[in-house]
Amino acid sequence: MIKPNASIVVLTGAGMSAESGVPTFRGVDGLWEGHRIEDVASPEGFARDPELVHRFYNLRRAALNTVEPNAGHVALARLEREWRGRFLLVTQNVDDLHERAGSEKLIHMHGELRKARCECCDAVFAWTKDLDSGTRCRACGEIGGMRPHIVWFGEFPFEMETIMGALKRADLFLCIGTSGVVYPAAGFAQIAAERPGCHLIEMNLESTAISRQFDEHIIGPVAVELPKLVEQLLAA
Ligand code: BV8
Repeated sequence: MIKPNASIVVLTGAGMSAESGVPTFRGVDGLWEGHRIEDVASPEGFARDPELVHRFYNLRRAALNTVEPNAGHVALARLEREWRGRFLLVTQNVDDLHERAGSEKLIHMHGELRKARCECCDAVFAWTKDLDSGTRCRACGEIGGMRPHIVWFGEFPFEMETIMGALKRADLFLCIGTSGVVYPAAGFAQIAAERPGCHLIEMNLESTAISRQFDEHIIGPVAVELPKLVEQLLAA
């Protein structure tokens, strides 16, 4: 039902990386070391206790060295390579598993664990080690301004204009492994649905807060279901 030259937009959430061993947010019922994630992943939380927030991200950044892309990440990279129409992958995830699987047309709307930013000069660096309040900026030399290059609650997600443009042109919107709780990502299905003929598919283990906005639901684990869906799309 999808034309071979159709325009595809994919949105992924934490469920995309769950089978790689990266814990989801709901999986930890939104808590980390007893803190609400919204409190740790926020400018207020960083101002209140920068070392606690640095520890939260240092642990997750270090954990990236122990995980690998799963068959779902590999399937999306294959779809991008072999699809003849427009393709854009937007991820809410801050891990680098999509890139490591070969995805290139990729937007990290909530930032990246393996990048750091200086709040004094706005320089952004690739970053794999720990960060703390004593880290000096390699560009401006200031100390105390380095932070994870992550979009916290209350901050503006990255590349929203590009994302909105792609959603308005999409013929297929594929939403994978997200609970549809966090905005503006949770509102993307509604925008895609405004385009006549756009087909919306949700892939998840269960129904979500936004399931009713989709035409089709694929219930099952991403690493099993996504390679099957990509095979069908490419065989059409
Ligand atoms: C903004 C980086 C202004 C940090 C993240 C009141 C009402 C509505 C909205 C708000 C409100 N109060 C405040 C807001 C706005 C707020 C928001 O939405 N809050 C929520 C809590 C209500 N949003 C913001 O602040 C955003 N900025 O609004 O700016 C603006 C407004 C309009 C336009 C532009 C700007 C910024 C939000 C970004 C926060 N940063 N990440 C970090 O990672 O540390 S959010 C973070 O949490 C993730 O990035 C992700 O977005 C979210 C978690 O969601 P999921 O990815 O869906 O993960 P979750 O665990 O919830 O679900 C996993 C799903 O996978 C489940 O459904 C599960 O069933 C499924 N699954 C699991 N395993 C598998 C699987 N599926 C398939 N296979 C499997 N194996």
